[in-house]
Amino acid sequence: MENTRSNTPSISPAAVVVTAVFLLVSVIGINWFTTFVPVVLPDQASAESKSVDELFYILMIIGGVVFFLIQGMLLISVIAFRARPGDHSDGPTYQGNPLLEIVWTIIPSMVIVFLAVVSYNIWTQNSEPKASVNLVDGNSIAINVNGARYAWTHTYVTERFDPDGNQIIINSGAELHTYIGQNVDLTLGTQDVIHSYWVPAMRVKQDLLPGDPAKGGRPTELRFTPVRVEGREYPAEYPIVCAELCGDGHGRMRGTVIVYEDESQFLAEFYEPAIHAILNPPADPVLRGEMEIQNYICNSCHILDRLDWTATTGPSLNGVADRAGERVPGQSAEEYIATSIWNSGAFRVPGYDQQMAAFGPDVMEAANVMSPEQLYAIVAFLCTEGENSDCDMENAGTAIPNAIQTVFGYEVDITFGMDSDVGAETPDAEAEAGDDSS
Ligand code: HEC
Ligand SMILES: [Cu+2]
Repeated sequence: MENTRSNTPSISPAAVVVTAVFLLVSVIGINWFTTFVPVVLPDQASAESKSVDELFYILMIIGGVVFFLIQGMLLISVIAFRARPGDHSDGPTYQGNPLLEIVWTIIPSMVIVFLAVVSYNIWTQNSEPKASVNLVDGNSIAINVNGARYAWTHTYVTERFDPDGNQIIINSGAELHTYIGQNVDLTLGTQDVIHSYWVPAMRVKQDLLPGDPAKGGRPTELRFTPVRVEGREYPAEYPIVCAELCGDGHGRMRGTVIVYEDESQFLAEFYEPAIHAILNPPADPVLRGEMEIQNYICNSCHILDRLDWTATTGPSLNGVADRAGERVPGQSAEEYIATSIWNSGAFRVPGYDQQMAAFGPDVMEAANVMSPEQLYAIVAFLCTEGENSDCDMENAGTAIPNAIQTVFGYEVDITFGMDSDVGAETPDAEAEAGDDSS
């Protein structure tokens, strides 16, 4: 019997030719295939998106060629080297071919090093800190993003002040407002579990880990610069998605990036009206409450038909005032609603868990801070939610502040919005006091 143990597989010229032809076909085929990719990718809406897509093409081409080459050679081998009729032998045994092994180790190593270098370059280039970020009116302001089950909240720390000298913070809820050319630099955090802030059109995605940055936790930043997309009308809207499974409402954890044409459109359609609304709250607490409640993430857990809320993590708030008086013996409807918001753990609605986020004057997350005045307005609004409200609607102006005082010991200043000359005592001479009182 012939000894085949020391055989080295010979590489015939024919095999080399077949491989080369196959490689060529794979390269051409994959290149053609990638021409369909733009159809499935969203707009390239940021300056960073082009390089990310280029990297994606490179990975597609290399991955595709490897895939077709290996699967193709496998198919050819299965057919060409199949057992012929009557052949019941084991076939020849081959042991090692140093040249072949060196080649198939060196080529993939080079490919991997190449990909690592290209990816690293694109990553550092896209995440590099920029000089003037979040420019609004000549100032670099802070834009914060808070992730919570199951909503995103964006807050703008403006350079404007209210009559009491407090810095005005705009809360734009699930919307990030920006404009073409603004170097966006977000500071992100999560108040509960891991979430991931993903804006597909901007080609950015960032995981958020729990932990207070002030206590050594992980501060997270995300940077991108919106660019003009041909054929788009401005303001343009792009979705924000949570890309980390975070609970039963994960699928609802969405938001919108709104890109304005330029800074003046941004100021006129978003920034100035938002500041104006904060400086001139409606005098009617119910109207103010309707405005305030939409600045918080209540919509991410509750149903409320009046405001088109559809989430079901918490009980429906439709007609909540009709039930509020009977929930806890000895507690008035006003006291119950106020307690449900600032101290939601005090009473568990049957059938629901303690999942409600903490709201109050000194909670850690800026997006959830709620002053006694804001609580007053929100309770006043929720008191109108029902056919036969249990609240004392005749005397809402005293009943609700009294309830807040009884339960939490805070005195509520109910004079908000009654000041007609808002801004008169604004400490910052540049603040737009004149415009707002007209
Ligand atoms: C993370 C989800 C979540 C968010 C966000 C949330 N809630 Fe709730 N809420 C719940 C759950 C769950 C309950 C019921 C369990 C309990 O009472 O502890 C509840 C109960 C309530 C109740 C009592 C309802 C009843 O039928 O007795 C009120 C009122 C309420 N929430 C108002 C609010 C307001 C106002 C906000 C925003 C400022 C808000 N919630 C934000 C989950 C949430
Ligand atoms: Cu999430």
